[in-house]
Amino acid sequence: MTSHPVLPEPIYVTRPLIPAWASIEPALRAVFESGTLTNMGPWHQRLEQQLQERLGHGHLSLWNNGTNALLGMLSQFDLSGEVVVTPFTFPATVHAIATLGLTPVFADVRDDDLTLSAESVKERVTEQTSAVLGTHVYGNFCDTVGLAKVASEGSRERPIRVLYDGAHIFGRKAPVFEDATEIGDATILSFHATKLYHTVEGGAIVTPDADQHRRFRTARNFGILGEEHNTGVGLNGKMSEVHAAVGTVVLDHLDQELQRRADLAARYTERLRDIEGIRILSGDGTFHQYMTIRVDGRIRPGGRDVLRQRLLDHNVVSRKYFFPLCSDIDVYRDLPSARGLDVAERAAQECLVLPLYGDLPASVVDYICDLVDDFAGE
Ligand code: T4K
Repeated sequence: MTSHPVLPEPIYVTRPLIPAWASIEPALRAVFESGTLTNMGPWHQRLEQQLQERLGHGHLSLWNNGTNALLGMLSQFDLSGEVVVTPFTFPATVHAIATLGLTPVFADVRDDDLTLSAESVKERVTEQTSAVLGTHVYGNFCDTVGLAKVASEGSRERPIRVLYDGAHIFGRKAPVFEDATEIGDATILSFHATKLYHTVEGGAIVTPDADQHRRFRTARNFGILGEEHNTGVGLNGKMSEVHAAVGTVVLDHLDQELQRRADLAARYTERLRDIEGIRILSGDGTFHQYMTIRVDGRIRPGGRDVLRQRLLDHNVVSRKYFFPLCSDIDVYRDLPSARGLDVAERAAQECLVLPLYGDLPASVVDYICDLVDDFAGE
């Protein structure tokens, strides 16, 4: 093992895009001087419009985080019974289903891109299924055509909705959606500080359906339509003016951040792509939320964890997204569908997300690649 000097400061898997204070300060000053701090004020409205312009397809409503957007999305489709969902996702996806009193039913993922397998979904659809919820993973869109087909064949009694957790996909060159099929019946986005584009905390729901869009907008404000008119179940999903103002400034820097990350991702790819037993899982190259590698457990049993510890020993903090699988979370592991998820189970043992963010020095990417290279050469 070659010895490398330990980095003086930890390098995290991500760092938020933080514009110069000189550009944030006037925006925040304007918010506080206006006296309107929340409830869909002018910053909120303007940001919603600007984000809409990057979409390509669909109608976007701005929410205060991705989790509330998930709850809002699921709550506005008259769902009942079971929702078929991927286990290879952040817990928020599955918790949203359970919070609404619906039953998550896990289906397996595809080996090549780790998104929900239409074939496995088909096996798990029953008369009780009211929706399928897939997560786009590491810049790979789900098999939106295959899932739509399975849903349309699924039940004669009622439509099965096709919904997506696209928490990570806004970190992509515009347009975010190349066609409306990619949205399904609706897709949520997250604008959390750890996302390439962020509003500190924030999220959105996108849908191709104008009526559904109106329902989401009403639901995020308690179901209120007018001062004396409340239409139905809703929650507080409103983004504050402070968050919208920060998000507006961050948006000005998004394309620059994307370019920096693209350059760093290319540098990683150049160094890592030919290493035996290591595969890069970073989507189609238009997406730079994460730099993920997969360490083949058949060639290097337990190798991912050895590499993660090696990086940690050198002050490089990589992450095992998504580990544990949602089907291994205590409250879900006894569900019958939590078993037999062989592809997802292996992926959860093999994936490792490496640091990637605009301010990451290229020399640190080289340093991380040296560590991976040494590990692979042992
Ligand atoms: N669906 C999916 C597929 C998701 O991935 C998520 C969230 C959601 C739904 C829910 O969306 P939100 O309700 O969050 O909008 C982080 C984020 O908190 C979470 O938003 C995100 N996914 C998930 C993948 O990552 P943790 O527990 O890994 O965060 P944490 O605090 O360990 O942060 C990771 C690293 O980022 C730290 O090591 C350092 C760095 N960091 C983090 C924060 C918060 C910073 O440098 N500055 C910061 O302010 O969950």
